[in-house]
Amino acid sequence: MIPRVLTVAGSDSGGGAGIQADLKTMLALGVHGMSVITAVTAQNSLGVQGAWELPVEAVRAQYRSVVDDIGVQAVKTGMLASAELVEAVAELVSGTDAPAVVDPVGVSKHGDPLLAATALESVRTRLLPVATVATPNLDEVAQLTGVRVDSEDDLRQAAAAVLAYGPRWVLIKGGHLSGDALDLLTDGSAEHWLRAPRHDNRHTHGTGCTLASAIASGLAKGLTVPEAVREAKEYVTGAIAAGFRLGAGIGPVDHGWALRRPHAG
Ligand code: PXL
Repeated sequence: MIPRVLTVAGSDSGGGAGIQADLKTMLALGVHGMSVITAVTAQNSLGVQGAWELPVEAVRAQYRSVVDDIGVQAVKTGMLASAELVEAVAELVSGTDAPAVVDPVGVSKHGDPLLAATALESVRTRLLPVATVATPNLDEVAQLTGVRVDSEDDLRQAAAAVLAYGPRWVLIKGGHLSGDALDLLTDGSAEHWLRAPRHDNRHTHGTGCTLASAIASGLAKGLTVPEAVREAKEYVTGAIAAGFRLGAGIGPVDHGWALRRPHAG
């Protein structure tokens, strides 16, 4: 049977990030994508114009419907909006026998808040401990741990600070530094440095969601964490290179790029 992957995240009406990015990524990578919607954003290339959370019982019901009948080989979490939703999702994930990729989404590309400040402690103490892989960017590292990364030399310290909350692996995304896009994947003993050239392309909406979903897709196929992260980074780098203009602001990465490769399967 086709590997099944569940995203628990917010909807981006513009189709570049959130649930929409997750499902497109899963299609491109050959897994069956399913969704639990936690919040709905009114959003376009210019930013987030509005956001509405779903009731906790609606999130729980979606999750149970999917997991209890269809089953999942990996779960990805994204925008969770509130402490109440973070705690409910952490509990659901901890009761599911599948690897979990936690993207601790804090703010959108435009700086719009997607997580209440009052939810940070729940992310630290409830959600990170159930993660197989956590994928914070540098802003999220600072928000969650207080560690500020100014150069590649600080990535190790950032990783240690996140690992202290209990995820099995952490992928620190150094893409907001200048120079190459350098990420550090570590479980506290093994260290994998992933470097990709920086593409001169401002149309990068959805990169974080896409990367986390690609990792979950790889894990669902049975790849190890380092293999899944390496393949996911390749996929997102291609998607960034092919990112395109849409609306008047920041356009999305191109989830379909790999489908157009001559050898796409
Ligand atoms: O990339 C973070 C993110 C997650 N979830 C939703 C988003 C965004 C960024 O815009 O809109 C719904």
